Amino acid sequence: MTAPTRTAPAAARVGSPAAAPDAAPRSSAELIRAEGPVLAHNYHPLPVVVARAEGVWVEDVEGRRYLDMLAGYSALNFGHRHPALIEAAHRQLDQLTLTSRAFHNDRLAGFAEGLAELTGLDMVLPMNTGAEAVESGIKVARKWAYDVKGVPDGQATIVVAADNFHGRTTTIIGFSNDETARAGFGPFTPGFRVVPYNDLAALEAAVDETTAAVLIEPIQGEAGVNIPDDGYLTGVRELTRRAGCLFIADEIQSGLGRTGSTLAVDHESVLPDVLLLGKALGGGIVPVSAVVARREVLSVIGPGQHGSTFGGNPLSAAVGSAVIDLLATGEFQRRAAELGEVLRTGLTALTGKGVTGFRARGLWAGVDIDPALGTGREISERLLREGILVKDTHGSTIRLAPPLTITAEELESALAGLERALG
Ligand code: IF1
Repeated sequence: MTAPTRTAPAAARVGSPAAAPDAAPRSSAELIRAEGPVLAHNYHPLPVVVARAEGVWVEDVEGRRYLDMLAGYSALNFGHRHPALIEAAHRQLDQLTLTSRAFHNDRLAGFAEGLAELTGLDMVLPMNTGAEAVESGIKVARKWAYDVKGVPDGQATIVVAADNFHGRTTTIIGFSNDETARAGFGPFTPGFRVVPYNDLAALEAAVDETTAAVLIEPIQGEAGVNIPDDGYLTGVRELTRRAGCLFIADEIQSGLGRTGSTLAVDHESVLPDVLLLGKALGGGIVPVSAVVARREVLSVIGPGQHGSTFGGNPLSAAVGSAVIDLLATGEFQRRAAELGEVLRTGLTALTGKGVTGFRARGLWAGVDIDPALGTGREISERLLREGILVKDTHGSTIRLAPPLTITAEELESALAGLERALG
């Protein structure tokens, strides 16, 4: 493998050298070309082919190193290949990987107990992807509305926020207002009402006796790290309690340390009836998601009424338990809060120098770039050349969400790279 050509600080080679392949290894350019005819074009990736990674550093096929400021859209909160998580995965791989839920396995009780304790809720429905958790949460809320609240069968409604992002399934995109995500995929699932985010009066007007739940992101990720006014989450909690419907918080991206606390709702000391978790719950190793809820809510699901081949599998439960152990220390939440101040200070210094505005909480920021300097994509490509990986969201906004293991020096280096890319 060639020596790193980037001027990034010298460090041990990330990851282990790839096993010598049979044929000569293909270059980044050859691999990108090879994808064209055989891989669906549902993404427009930046022109970088990652081959190894460790911590906050990734390395491409040619050995160039980059600071990962996207962290798998917040699925890599603990960095690439965190030793404790890799060790838990290796140990479980050598013991048992899948049973299906037709039988018990020796890892699932511990995972569910740990998740209930971490969140302060009672019961867990283990799934795999975030969208599966969202879909499962929708089904559970509807069944709770019929069985517990007494909504007439088939008439349950769920209120969601405009500019939401909850996944890519047909039901979920049906209540999205992102035309790119929904055009051409109808017809859609009925029973959803869309209200402006961060608007309690509009929410109050949309909730009625048919409402099963209000489903919102405590901070809207894809919308560009859209942080609601202080008091909004408290208002949603009080409004849903008064109206006798469920408050479902989608913490799939905002949760598990990202915002400087275990959950983004902790910022207002609000406990929803249902939490949706995913991404970092699997440590960036395996897809792990979950619906975590009050017992009254998840008790409406009986045998045969919901399921998943891989949901609650022992490998996911083992990695998920190791993630919970990392979060139980509070270290990652503290790091996100403390380093979040470094991020905020750095972005404030860049405001007026190419940055027109930003929203930040913990180690998560949506940064608006002066459109005169380029689109979000163009800025992302300039940052790539500076050795920094980011992803634009919409227009000229880029999202910064590094692993919570990043050091202050590495964060300062990323901010310096952003300044150069805007220069
Ligand atoms: C893509 C966005 C982020 C999520 C929230 C549920 C899900 C997601 C709050 C579904 C997933 C991912 C999906 C991925 C890119 C990324 C994304 F840009 F799409 F919107 F992070 F902001 N709830 N977000 O953020 O989880 O099924 O993907 O495991 O679809 O391009 P999933």
